[in-house]
Amino acid sequence: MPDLSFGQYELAYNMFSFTVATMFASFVFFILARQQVAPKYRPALVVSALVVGIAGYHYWRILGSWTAAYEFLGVEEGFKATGVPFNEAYRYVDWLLTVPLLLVELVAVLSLPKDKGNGMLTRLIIAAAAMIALGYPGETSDNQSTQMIFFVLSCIPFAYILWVLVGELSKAVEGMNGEVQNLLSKTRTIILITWMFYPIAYLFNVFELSGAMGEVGVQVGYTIADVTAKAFYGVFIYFIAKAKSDAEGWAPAEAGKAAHA
Ligand code: RET
Repeated sequence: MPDLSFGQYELAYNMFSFTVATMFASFVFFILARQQVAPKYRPALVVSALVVGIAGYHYWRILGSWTAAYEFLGVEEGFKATGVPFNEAYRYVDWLLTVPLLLVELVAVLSLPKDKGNGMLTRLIIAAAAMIALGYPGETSDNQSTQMIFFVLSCIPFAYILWVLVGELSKAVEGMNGEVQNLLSKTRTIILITWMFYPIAYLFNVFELSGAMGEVGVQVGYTIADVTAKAFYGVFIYFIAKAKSDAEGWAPAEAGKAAHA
């Protein structure tokens, strides 16, 4: 790990800390928000809660690993690497669990006919697992050509996922109500933009040649992407579930009671 200035270390530290708080707060939100949507959309919100719960735990460990990897010298002198390696595996294990769940969440909220939804989901999950597994050897290598080879390999399943999401999803939502279609197209934009962040952040490390800015850039980049792709995206899934519940004439129990009072 490269030595860091005080500001560089603190930037990554504070981003991790902010993310732990955001993930746990979102967990509570998704659990409570479940009651606001029709029962058939609740699994999507439970999956959102699982995603941010898993991520909250991993960010807590990432924060600990970051602290262990550096020793404070002074405000002027900054932070020196202790030699304890920063554990990059927390991130990859997190993705291995959460990326398939994010896809499950999307397909669950669509409530597609079973044969259509399951087939698409299986292909997406296999591609997501391949993308992450192929990224890890490159992420943990110090050799620039190894990093690039695994980057290119990982981009193949990545491109496939984007292609399925853009192409097949557009077909799948045809005929759904206008507001739902609008929310879904926003959700797809969130996926396309935030998922692009990951390969870009990876490239920081390859091209900044692992200096201090490269390391901090990767950590901050992945962290912003994770907050958006998990918590912010989950809120959109909630809006879709709510819009679909409303469109189907479903109302929460208390609202129903009030209406009859
Ligand atoms: C890697 C390696 C370099 C090439 C590519 C990558 C893509 C990673 C992506 C990760 C998405 C993670 C999400 C997590 C949220 O919970 C592995 C960095 C293409 C797209 C959405």
